[in-house]
Amino acid sequence: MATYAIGDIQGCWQELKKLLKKVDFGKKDELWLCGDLVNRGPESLAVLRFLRDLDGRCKIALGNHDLHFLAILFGGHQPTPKDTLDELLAAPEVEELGHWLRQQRLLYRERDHILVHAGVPPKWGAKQAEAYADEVTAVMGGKKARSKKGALGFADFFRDLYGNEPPLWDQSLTGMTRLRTIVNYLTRMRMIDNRGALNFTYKGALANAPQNLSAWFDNPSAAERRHKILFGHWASLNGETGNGQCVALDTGCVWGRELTAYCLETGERSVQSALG
Ligand SMILES: [Mn+2]
Repeated sequence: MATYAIGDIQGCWQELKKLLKKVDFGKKDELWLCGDLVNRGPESLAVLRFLRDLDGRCKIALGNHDLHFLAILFGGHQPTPKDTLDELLAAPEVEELGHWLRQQRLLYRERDHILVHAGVPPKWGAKQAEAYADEVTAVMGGKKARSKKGALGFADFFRDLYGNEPPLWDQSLTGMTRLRTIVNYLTRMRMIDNRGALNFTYKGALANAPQNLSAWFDNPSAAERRHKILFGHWASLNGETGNGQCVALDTGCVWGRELTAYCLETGERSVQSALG
């Protein structure tokens, strides 16, 4: 049995198929996906259908683009001009796929690894990060669409998901503000300032980053002492963090570069070049 962690697929179904063939992905093997399964690329619907049918053999930590699709489907938001979600949104089973997707998680902590889309904030321990992620999952994946007696439903969550405020985590946050801040750290984080506040603007290579900011993985972190952190989201890193405990898997397939699979058992990387 082998376990392959795969970076941001973003609708690149043809490349995913080729990559799985290349690693000889078999019936006993498992996939770990660090999110952004859909959007920007051409075949989001085919990617979701395939992953849903893999059933118990795939773990998904949702990314910001996955949440964006769900916010359009359940939260009343509109697609932006850059989105490529039309085929998925028009599919006969879009609701069913959406309910399946919203029940996936933001973070997995298993076998000395953490699977997450953007990363784990330096100040959060591994168990703490998992507990915060679970607070979101309880609402996002819950049964109720609308709030009852002050509790949030999943449609309320997706309606109120967007926003950059507050950029700094505080344990005393409550309600939707708290959930939004957890989501922003786990699915949108790249650079942080010296207090640990999120910077939402810089997306480029580390070498050119502003001096007052640092990458989340360049700060000694409680979570990475015992865990390898597998993450995506930051294509301009090109798979390099300079930190052996933090494994960057978004290698920009949707931007014409590569899709990467990382084998947990061997530490080996396999890549498939973009076909487009
Ligand atoms: Mn992302």
